[in-house]
Amino acid sequence: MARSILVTGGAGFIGSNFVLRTAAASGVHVVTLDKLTYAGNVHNLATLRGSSEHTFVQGDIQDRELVRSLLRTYDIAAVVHFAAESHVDRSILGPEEFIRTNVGGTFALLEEAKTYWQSLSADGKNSFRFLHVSTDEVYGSLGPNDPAFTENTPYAPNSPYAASKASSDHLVRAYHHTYGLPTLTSNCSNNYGPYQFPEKLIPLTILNALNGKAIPVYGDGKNVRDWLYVEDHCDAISTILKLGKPGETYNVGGSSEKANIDVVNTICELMDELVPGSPSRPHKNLIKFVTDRPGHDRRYAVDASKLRRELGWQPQENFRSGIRKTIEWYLSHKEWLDSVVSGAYKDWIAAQYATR
Ligand code: NAD
Ligand code: TDX
Repeated sequence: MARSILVTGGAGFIGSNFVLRTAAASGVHVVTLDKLTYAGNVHNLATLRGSSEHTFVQGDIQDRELVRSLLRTYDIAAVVHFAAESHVDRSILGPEEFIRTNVGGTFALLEEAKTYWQSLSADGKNSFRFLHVSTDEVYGSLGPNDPAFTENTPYAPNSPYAASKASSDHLVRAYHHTYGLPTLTSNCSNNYGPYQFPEKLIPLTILNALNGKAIPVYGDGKNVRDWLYVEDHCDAISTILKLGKPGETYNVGGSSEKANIDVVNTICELMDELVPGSPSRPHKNLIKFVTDRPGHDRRYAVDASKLRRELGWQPQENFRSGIRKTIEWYLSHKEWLDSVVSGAYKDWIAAQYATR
């Protein structure tokens, strides 16, 4: 019988990329639990409709009865926990949902996973895993010459989003230390690729370039992020799930630091090439420097050498190849873009950018 894994947040950006590739691999049955917030889109998983390898359940990770029943009904062998509120700007305007889902939701999942795990046979207990997908933002901000974040860098979260993720990481750590729950935590840098909601820098830039709209760059545009193609992140998660040592944390990153303005310029150049008939060429004329994000972290950089050395993971894409693939995906999935930029999306863009 296929091994079942429970994936929370599997209809979001990274989660759907993970579910699509995992359900396509033989011998794994994926149960996706997703609340379908504005960021979740069941159509991301449309190619799995009717598949015996996948079950979709709409629900909240804070619903403990539902989580309890899914763990037992599907005889779950591992939980991969993506579900979260994930956008820093939204956490600045409305932090409460971040505390509920990221902290309260992770707590609910851990409690149910612990009780379920304690009921398993000795073999089941040994092989069970709870993989918590987290972020490099828990480590705070780096100066220009600081070394990259390692797994030993002290936590210093600066936004409500980062603080909520840091809290969830600490809870996961405590459930391993106190109860022995076989947890794994991954702390990854900025992802980009197919199915990313166009509130984040890269898809927002592509969408606005496509529509001839202003491309907002915060502050001086020199904040640095360390970019990783989403497939490489998914591959890291599969590797950690299979080979990671319970109780350990693993940093994930592509050693691909870029200033925001360089990212935006690269996208504009590729849009000039890939949409030669666009009336907005050169797209870089759309760039508009706007008021900075409050508390904006200056630089992130991830040292992923532990994951490479101990588990043998390697990213396959570099930024140049990954960003081209990403733009090509958005250009060939305009119906996906149209379906996600509905009324609620327009309200967010108005609230976020109108007065900047
Ligand atoms: P996303 O916002 O695209 O997707 C989040 C998903 O979680 C959505 O499908 C949403 O419907 C679901 N969700 C939200 N609240 C829920 C709840 N209470 N119950 C059930 N489902 C709920 O996020 P993403 O960018 O795919 O990020 C996934 C995870 O990876 C998050 O935990 C995030 O912190 C982490 N992460 C993201 C990045 C990045 O660059 N995007 C980098 C490192 C880590
Ligand atoms: O319009 C914009 N203009 C701009 O200059 C937006 C939306 C962002 N930015 C800047 C802010 C950041 O320096 O671009 C950079 C990237 O911003 P986001 O795409 O919002 O990502 P970030 O805040 O870095 O967080 C992301 O990476 C870590 C994800 O959203 C998190 O979920 C993940 O944990």
